[in-house]
Amino acid sequence: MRPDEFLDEGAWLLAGFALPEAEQLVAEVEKISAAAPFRHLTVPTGGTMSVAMTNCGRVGWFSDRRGYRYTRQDPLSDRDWPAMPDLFLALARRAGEHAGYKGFDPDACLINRYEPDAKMGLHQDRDEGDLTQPIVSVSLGVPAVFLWGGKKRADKTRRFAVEHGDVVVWGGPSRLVFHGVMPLKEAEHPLTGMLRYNLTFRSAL
Ligand code: MD3
Ligand code: FE
Repeated sequence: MRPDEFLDEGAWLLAGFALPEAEQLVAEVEKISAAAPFRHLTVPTGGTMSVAMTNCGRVGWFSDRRGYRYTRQDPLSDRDWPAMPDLFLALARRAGEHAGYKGFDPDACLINRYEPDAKMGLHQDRDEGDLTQPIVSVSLGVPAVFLWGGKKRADKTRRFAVEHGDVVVWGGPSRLVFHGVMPLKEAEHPLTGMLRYNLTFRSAL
C-alpha cells in the first residue's frame, strides 16, 4: 500500500483511504444522481464546464451567468439537494481527523463527474462560509492528475496522480491554494467505466 503523503502545510494525500467503501460510494453517487442529475453548469462568462456536477447535503454548489453560490435547493428541480449519506459523512470525518482536523462537520458534498478529456482549470475554492475548515476530496474510478499551485494564480504548479480510493485533505495554509485537474485520459475502470468521480466535502454555511 502507498503511504500517506505530505503534500504541503495542511495538505495530505491519504492513498487508498476510501478503498474499503469505494463500491458503496459509487452506488450512492448513482442514487444521488437519479434524484439530482449531473449537469454541465454555465459559468459567469457564459461558457459551460466540461465537468458535470451534482450535490448532496444541506446545500449544494451552483453556477450560472449570475455567479457562483451555494443553494439549499437544486435550481433544476426546486427541491432540496439529496441528503448526505451517512457513509459519506463518516468517511469525510474520519479522513479529516486522520489528517489532524478534529470535528470536521461538512454540510455540502459537491460531486464532479469527468468523462474523457474533461478538466478543471486552476481556481480557488473560496465560496465556503468557514475557511478554517478543510476540504476533503475523494477520487473514484479512472485516475487523474491534480494540479497544485500556490496562493497566487501565477505561482508555479506541481502535479500529482490520484487514483481510485485516494483521499486528499486540504486545510490550514493550503486551504486557499490554486488547484485544478488535467484533462482526463481515456481509460476504463471496473466500477465506473470511462468515468472519474470526485467528491469534495465542504463546510459551506
Ligand atoms: C482545495 N475538484 O470541485 S479535488 C472542486 O478532482 C475541485 O474534481 C477537483 O477542485 C476534482 O472544486 C479537485 C479538490 C481540491 C483539490 C485541491 C485543493 C480542493 C482543494 C487545493 C486547495 C484547496
Ligand atoms: Fe476546487
